[in-house]
Amino acid sequence: MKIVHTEKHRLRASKTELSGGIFIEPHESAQRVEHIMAELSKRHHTDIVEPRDFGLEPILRVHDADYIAFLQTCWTDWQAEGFEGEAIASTWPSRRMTRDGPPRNIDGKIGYYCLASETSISGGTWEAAEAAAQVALTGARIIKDGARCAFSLCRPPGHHAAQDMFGGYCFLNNAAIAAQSFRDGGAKRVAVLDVDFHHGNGTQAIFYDRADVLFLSLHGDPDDAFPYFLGGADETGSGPGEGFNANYPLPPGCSYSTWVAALTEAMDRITDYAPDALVVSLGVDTFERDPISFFKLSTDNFTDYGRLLAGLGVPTLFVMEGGYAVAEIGINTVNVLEGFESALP
Ligand code: SP5
Ligand code: ZN
Repeated sequence: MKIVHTEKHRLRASKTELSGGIFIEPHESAQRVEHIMAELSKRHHTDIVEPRDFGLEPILRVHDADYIAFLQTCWTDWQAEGFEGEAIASTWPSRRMTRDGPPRNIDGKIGYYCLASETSISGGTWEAAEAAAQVALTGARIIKDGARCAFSLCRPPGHHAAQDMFGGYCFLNNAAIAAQSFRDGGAKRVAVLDVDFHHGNGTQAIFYDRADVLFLSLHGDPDDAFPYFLGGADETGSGPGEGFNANYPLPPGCSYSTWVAALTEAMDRITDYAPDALVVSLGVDTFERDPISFFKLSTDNFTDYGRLLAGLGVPTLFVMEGGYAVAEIGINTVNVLEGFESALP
C-alpha cells in the first residue's frame, strides 16, 4: 500500500510534557516515526510518497478559523509575552466561569483553546501539524483515485483535537480532516473507526450531530483513562447524528479476546452503515507494554485485527495516531498494515 510521509513531522519538537507534576521528555516524539519508517523499510514497503499541498481550505472544513489563527501565532505571542518556557495552558474556562470567547492575553487564550495541559506548544508545532493534515489529505486523495487502501503516517497525531481545542498531543484532527474530504469528494457516508487506546474525543465532537459520518471508538474506560471527560457508551450522537456515534469503553487489563469482541460489534455497525470510505484512527498504544496505557494486545494481535478490517471490504485509509512503546511501535503498526493487505482478495 502507498505510505504518505514527510520529514516535516520533525518540526514538532516540544521538549516538555507535564506528567505527574513534573516535566518529562514527551512520549510523542520524532523517534516514533523513525521506528515506523525503519520497520517499513525492513519489511520492503517502499511505496512511500510525499504529501501534496491542499492548502488550508480542507482544514477549515473541520476546524474553526479563530482556532487555526491561534495555532499559527501562539508561539510568537507566547515569546512576545516574555515567558521563558514552552507555551502551556494553566487556566481554563471551567465550570462556573462563564465568559464566552478567548481573552486577549496569550496565557488566557491558550487555556481557552486547550483541553489538556500535558501538551505544550513550541516553535514549529503549527508547521508540523499542518503538514500532518496534508499527509492525511494526500492519503484520502490516493483512495479517491481508486486505491483499496493507504497509510497516512501522520505526526503529530490528531484524534483528541476538536473543532477549536488542542491537547492529548494533538492539534489538527487528521482523521476528521480526511473523513470530511471524502464527503466533499462525493462519498455519501464515511465511517471513522478509532482503535487508539484513548477515546477519540475530538473526532466524536466534530461529527457528533451528523449522520453522514459514523464515529466508533474502542478505548480505555474514561472513568480510568485519559481523556476522562468523554467516551462513555451512552454517547450515541445528537440531533440528526443520533445513532451515529458508538463508544466501546473497556476496562484496565483488557485482553485481546475482550477487545476483539468489541471490534466485531463495531465492525457489524460499519457493515450496516455501508460507508463509501473508512478512516481508521490507528493508535498502537493498545500494546501490552505501552508506557501510558492499560490494554494487553500482543504484537501478533495487531496482525490479526488488520486481517479482520480487510474483511469489511471498504476502501480504507489508515491514519497514524498514538503508540508510545517506541521500540515496538514499528512492528505493531506494520503488523496491522500487513495483516490488512494479506487478507485482501
Ligand atoms: C494520541 C494519543 O495517544 N494521546 C494520548 C495523550 C495522553 N495524555 C495523557 C497521558 C497521561 C498518562 N498518564 C498515565 C501514567 C501511567 N503510568
Ligand atoms: Zn492514544
